[in-house]
Amino acid sequence: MAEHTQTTPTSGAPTPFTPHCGGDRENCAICGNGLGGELEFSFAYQPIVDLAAGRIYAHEALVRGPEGQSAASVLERIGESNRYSFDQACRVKAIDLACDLGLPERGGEKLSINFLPHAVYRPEVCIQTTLQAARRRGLDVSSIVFEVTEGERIEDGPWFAEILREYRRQGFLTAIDDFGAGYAGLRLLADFQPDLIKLDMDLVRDVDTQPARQAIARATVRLAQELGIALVVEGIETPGERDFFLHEGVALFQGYLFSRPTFQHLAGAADWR
Ligand SMILES: [Ca+2]
Repeated sequence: MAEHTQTTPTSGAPTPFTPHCGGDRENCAICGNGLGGELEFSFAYQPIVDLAAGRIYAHEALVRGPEGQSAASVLERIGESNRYSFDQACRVKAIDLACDLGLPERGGEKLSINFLPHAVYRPEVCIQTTLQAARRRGLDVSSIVFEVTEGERIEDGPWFAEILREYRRQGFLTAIDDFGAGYAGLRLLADFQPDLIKLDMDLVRDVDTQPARQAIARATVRLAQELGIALVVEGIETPGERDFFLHEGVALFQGYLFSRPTFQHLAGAADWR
């Protein structure tokens, strides 16, 4: 297996790694063939609700152990050697399980998938297994959202933008996750305007009683409106937090107040109203 060098578009800082697919489109299916039984995992799903429309907007797939164990119990076993195949297997499994649970019959409710930007070698190649899985299950790509966490390093921004641009070109929806928690969020937003921004839960917590958080929240709501991006507030736990954002005109919410993640289950209307 050849050693490849990933070069981000503008940073010029090469990161050596060995992708399973070797960057070769034909061999890329290897990444979608799972992890040879070495790592079992499954998913819980947590709804993102549209309070303006009174319906579930999407279900975010959250990785869990095979019996519902924590995400950490799975992620601690992910390293340099299996990151690529794990990311690919995650996408396929999140789609397959959601479809087994009846997502395609849910009237347009979307599936939101977290992905590891550092597990993407060439965006147009690494997306193939996801495209194949969606086609195989009859799931329209426009009902799949890819969430990327803003980077820990500012130089990650251009590479993330490159990936998101390709995913949009393929017809998927894109989201910046945990917006406000890292360093690259505003820079990423300057380079690429996704379909969704998810405001980080630390900025949401106690927003109804904390003036500084209110100022940041209002500025983010205005920023999203001006850029034509839908804002999701995540981590909503109290009616006060919900009402603050409702008053600011936000429609999309996620958090324990509505529904916790449920293992191998898609929330229905009765689970959150
Ligand atoms: Ca997420």
